[in-house]
Amino acid sequence: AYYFDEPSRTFNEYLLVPGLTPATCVPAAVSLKTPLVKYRKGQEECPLTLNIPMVSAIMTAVSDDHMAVALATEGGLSFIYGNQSIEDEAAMVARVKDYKAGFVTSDANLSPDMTLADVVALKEELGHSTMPVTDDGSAHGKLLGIVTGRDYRLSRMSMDEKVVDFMTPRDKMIVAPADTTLKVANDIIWDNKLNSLPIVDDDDHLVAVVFRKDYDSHKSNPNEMLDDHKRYMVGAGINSRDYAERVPALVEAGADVVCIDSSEGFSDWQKMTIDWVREHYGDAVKIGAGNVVDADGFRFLAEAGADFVKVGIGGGSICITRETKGIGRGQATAVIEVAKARDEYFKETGVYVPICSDGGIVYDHHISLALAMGSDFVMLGRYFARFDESPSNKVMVNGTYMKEYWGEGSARARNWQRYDLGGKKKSLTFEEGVDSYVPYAGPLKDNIDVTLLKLKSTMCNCGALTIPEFQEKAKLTLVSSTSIVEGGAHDVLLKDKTPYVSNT
Ligand code: MZP
Repeated sequence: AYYFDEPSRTFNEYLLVPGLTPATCVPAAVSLKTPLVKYRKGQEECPLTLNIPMVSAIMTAVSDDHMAVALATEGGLSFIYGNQSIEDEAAMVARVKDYKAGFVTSDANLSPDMTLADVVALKEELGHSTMPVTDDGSAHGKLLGIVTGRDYRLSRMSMDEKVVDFMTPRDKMIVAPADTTLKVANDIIWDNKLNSLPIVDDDDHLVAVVFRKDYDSHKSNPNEMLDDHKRYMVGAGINSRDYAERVPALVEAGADVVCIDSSEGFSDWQKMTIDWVREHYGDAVKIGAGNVVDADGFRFLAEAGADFVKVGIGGGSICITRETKGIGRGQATAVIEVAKARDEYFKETGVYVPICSDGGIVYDHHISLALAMGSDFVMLGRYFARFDESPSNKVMVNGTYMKEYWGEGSARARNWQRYDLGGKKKSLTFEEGVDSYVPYAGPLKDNIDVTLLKLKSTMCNCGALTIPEFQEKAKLTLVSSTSIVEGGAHDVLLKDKTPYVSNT
């Protein structure tokens, strides 16, 4: 047997040591843009990038079309769960691609004759996150549309036949022709750093602009985020059994990227799946693979042609694989070793294969650690399961709201393809995951804003404005078990005795 020299370690065993923070290094200036798929450095731009380094897990309790729209709005990406029929998964992908970002005008309850007052009367039915837009901005103006989404408010807005004003609270005024398209409007808004949301009609002509009070520099120009300019990016899970039928259906539905979902990806099954995709689609279909936890596993999948590689076995919050089968590795050690292998592969071949740390993010600062250790992005299940947008039930348990969250290897999900090792058997013989509750945490947006602000603050503490700079400058130290105690509140009597629930 081969023995690794060092014990494998978890994120909790590391801390970042600050570097010099230049005066220009402020959270608002930090870019979280990161590559999603492989590219040849120096020769071409990465073909698919994320604006924030977070993707949601390929899990029944996490990633459906609602989650995908909410996360894409924030600059991340969901991988729609594959543990469903090919038709149902493709339909979810298609719904994300068909989603019109930012506005709806064709709700059956609405008609163009309505006034704002009529719409306010309908507010209960429409939900709280709706904003009616009228042609003159007054309560009695003609209804142009309904803006959906939280935190929108109507700006001073003038409409005549020729121009639409891009008014801002800072009294900056930009005027654009009324036949301006959404794409042009997005560029104007981005170039001028306006807190605005453009509204277009069905012919893609700009009709109004509303302010977004939550403008945040982590978002980039929406045109970059939408694949054509009105479509969100979305990923989808596949398995190494029915890929010949599933992949074409997902591609047809508009999936931007697929990912082989497996608890252990260092296998011929994954290579066969990638080979099939390359044979039928060349490089046009982007495919991620995994999961692996060492350099050998990474190199195998990189050489097989994976567009990105996922790292992590047994660290997921709902995962009992290490207890059941005795395989896995501490997540921090796995990421550190695979990142090193990724860099060596890049030096040798000039091909940069992004890696994704998957599972085991308990606190927000674990995301910072995973990135500092070399991950290009992270995949989270438990984190996203807690939000309104996840598909699972919200239930009351002992007076507290919870969301249900279960593993793909649990008896509830029975995702046998994820654990498949060939053979005729098409069922899950033993469980590798549990069924659980996680504390309900409200809307995705509110939570992710705080998480990203923490990440940007940490990056500034380390003097980094981009993720590659963070990876280069990060100084990490192992912590002793006694210094972990020192890191929390200690030697004081807490006034609030509510048990501390992790994640923030
Ligand atoms: P976490 O974010 O909840 O800690 O972990 C999510 C990850 O756990 C998923 O992305 C997936 O890789 C893994 N997972 C999903 N189901 C199981 C299981 O049933 C599992 N064992 O380990």
